[in-house]
Amino acid sequence: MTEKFEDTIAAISTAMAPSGIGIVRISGAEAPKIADRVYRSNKGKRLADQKGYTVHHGYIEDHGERIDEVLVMVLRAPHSYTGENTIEIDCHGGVLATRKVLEAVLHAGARPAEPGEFSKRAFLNGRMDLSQAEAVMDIISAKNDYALKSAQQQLAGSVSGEVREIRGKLLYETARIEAALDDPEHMSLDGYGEILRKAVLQQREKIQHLLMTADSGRLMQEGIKTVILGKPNAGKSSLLNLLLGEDRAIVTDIAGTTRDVLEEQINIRGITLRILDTAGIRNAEDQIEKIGINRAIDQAKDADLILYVADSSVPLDENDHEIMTLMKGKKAIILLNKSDLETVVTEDLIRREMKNAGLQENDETVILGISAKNKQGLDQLEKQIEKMFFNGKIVFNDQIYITNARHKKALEDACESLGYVIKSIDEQMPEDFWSIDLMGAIDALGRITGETLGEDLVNEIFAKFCMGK
Ligand SMILES: Nc1nc2c(ncn2[C@@H]2O[C@H](COP(=O)(O)OP(=O)(O)O)[C@@H](O)[C@H]2O)c(=O)[nH]1
Ligand SMILES: [Mg+2]
Repeated sequence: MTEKFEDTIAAISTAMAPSGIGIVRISGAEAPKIADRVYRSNKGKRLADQKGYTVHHGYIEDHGERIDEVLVMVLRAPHSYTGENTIEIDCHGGVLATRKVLEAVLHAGARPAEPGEFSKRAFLNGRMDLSQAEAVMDIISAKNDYALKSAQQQLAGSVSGEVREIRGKLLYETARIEAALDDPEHMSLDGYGEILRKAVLQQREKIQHLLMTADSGRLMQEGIKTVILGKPNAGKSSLLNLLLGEDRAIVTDIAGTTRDVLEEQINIRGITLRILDTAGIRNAEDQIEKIGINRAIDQAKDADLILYVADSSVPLDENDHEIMTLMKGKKAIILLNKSDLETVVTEDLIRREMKNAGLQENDETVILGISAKNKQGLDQLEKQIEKMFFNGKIVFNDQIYITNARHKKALEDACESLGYVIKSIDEQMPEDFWSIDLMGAIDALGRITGETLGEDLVNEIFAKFCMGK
């Protein structure tokens, strides 16, 4: 295979923390040759002479000084992640040992890799398309089983496969129009508008179907942004601690204890929640407390879920009213906390107050009684969250989830362009209008797999990858 890149790159591919082993990866035509400048085996082996998929024991030296005892894996182009000759050095996972091995390799002529550069080479060498390369990063950053599974499917080509199929059908129709326009004597487009209309509608429906999974996909990938709201002393921090199973937030009976927003991540029933504990909402005098309250309100605005903790042992007041207005149009669960005490707030009272605050019956709101102190009601709450977000379960069989915001945007653009095609047909516009918008859709879909993406944008995407991948 002809190498597209002249230089050979190297980086540490494992985390920089004390660990069993650390891996230095070298990729490029010269990788074996460069590695041979620092590698010594007892038998005087040369890595450049070794076959692919073999492992060799030896030592790494830098300027004649022995640095570490290692195992070296040899991979030959094109049978490697990048598609290039690749050497992976397994050294001891001490931060210093790994770094020294990398330095030796750099002294021997490799260039430090940029973040994501191995994956970028894999993409440019045709080892995988862009959505697959992005899936690699998604696997690395997966927060839960669903996100992992979805990323694995994407890596296996599920998203690209579907997108390519739709794109292929649109390309076929475009070619037909272009051919007819080029050679009107032999090819007629009479009656073709109706055929095209049907084909476009069919493909647009497939795209819309993919788009419908994007909300779930995002929540799967990023986690559900869950903001705990309530008056001071309602038990918000107690609830956070209960959900986390540890004493993370300070809990006291002094109102106004939590002043800043505190974010934690938990997994319940396979779903990830990004939980934010906030300052209690009230008409505060204290400057710092006021800032905290404004932050709570800001966070609530783009929450996926609001957990409103109400102290059921004290009467509702105007602060509860204000909190309820923050729940408008949002998924929310109202938790009547302190159910272990004598309660004065009932579900009826809450419902009445909700109406006063302008919440509609169809706003997704559920009311549950809990006792954060006695750890009661947690199970119900978890069940409810699962039900609210993934209808109780995420079905994976053949379902593809769109988890990437970039893919979502491209699909939306494609949908829009196809809308214009249909409009042009319906308004009996000239045929070249049809193909212009068809090309728009084809171009948008190609951005997902990377076929129609400019170099700058490709670079931008890979720059967000992590070092050594
Ligand atoms: N009896 C009772 N007390 C609770 C319960 N949950 C929280 N508390 C108490 O209420 C006070 C305020 O709790 P905290 O979590 O700091 O409330 P926050 O201000 O909303 O964060 C503390 O003294 C907690 O021990 C509960 O379910 N029952
Ligand atoms: Mg608190």
